[in-house]
Amino acid sequence: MLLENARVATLTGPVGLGLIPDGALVVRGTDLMWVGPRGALPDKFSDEDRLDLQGRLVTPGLIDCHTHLVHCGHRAREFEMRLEGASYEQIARAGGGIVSTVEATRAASASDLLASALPRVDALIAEGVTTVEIKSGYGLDIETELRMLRTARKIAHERPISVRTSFLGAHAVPKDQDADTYLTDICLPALEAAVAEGLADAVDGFCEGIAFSPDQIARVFDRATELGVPVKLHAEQLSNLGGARLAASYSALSADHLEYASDADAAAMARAGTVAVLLPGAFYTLRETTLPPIGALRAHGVSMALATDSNPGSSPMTSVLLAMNMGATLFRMTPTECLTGTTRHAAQALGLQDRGTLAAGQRADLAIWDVEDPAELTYRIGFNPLWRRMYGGVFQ
Ligand code: DI6
Ligand code: FE
Repeated sequence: MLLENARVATLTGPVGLGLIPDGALVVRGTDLMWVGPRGALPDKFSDEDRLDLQGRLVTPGLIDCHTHLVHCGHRAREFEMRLEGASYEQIARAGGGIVSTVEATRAASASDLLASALPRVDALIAEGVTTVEIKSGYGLDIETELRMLRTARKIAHERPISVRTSFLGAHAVPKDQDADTYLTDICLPALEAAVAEGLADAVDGFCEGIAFSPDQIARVFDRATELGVPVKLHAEQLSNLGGARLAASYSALSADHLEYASDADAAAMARAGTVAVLLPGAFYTLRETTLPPIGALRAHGVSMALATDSNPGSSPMTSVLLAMNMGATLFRMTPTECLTGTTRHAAQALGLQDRGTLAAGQRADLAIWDVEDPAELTYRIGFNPLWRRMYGGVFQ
């Protein structure tokens, strides 16, 4: 199939969106065969079935590279408590927070978990998302952690979307347990079981005062490294404990949140090729005021991705377009950085080389938009200009 008369944001250049004003794309099977200016289309493709896109904008399918969207229950009451003045940390220390979602998730069957997650997945798909990362971390026991990851895998069979899983056993310390004992008795055995069952594409952790110390995270990362699984980390969200530097020392795919990260952290991430995944939905929801060091990340050349962090506590958000808008308005990222952050750099944060840009040999995962200017994707609020989405060469 030949898609023509399109403006194509290829995301392939060293800077900018790599925009082709009058572009064409050739799709064969699940992949792109050719992408370029219409006038340069090789003759051998001139007999393809043609679709006139009437000047619409084509981007890579969007990638939400950080979500916790498999879980049960909600935390609307905590939202009200925060509005009345309680902090996220106070609620967590009082037995609310992550631990309350753990109770609801443990009580849920595999089919409850799937039924609860699918509407959130559908909201992402409706905005042109073709790849989503999903973490465990609301089980904190072996069976529930595995059930969450199996549910995440099942989503890719139920819907036209790629799922990448991250094992997040080191998300919170279960009630009345000691962190190190939890790691030894539950988290590390669960990690081994998840890897043995092919359920973990990456290993994540939460390095924070209310969660795990850098030394404790290092235990998890050492085991992940022995098992040959790449790591990523929730780091410097509420304080600076050295998580970003720890992640960089393991050549992590990404360090995520980073509100309290320093210039030296950014430098270490740049040297390691670790992507900064910025999560403005959590910053907004928790009404944080300390901004991630965007200037330092830029200056050191760290790739910046943007994601929803979709979770029931700190970011009950299922809109990548809104994450892009918040990236600009709250974090002062440019619209070009925001779109790069949900395509090319999001793919990099997941260790995926076959998507996130539009070029011959890449997957034919496309989002086609009714907009004139790519910056419109970032600037509008609560409006979805998606015209159609193609997943693996098939229009939805
Ligand atoms: N940081 C987050 O933003 C989420 N997890 C994490 O480690 C919050 C998860 C929750 O509050 O349920
Ligand atoms: Fe998160």
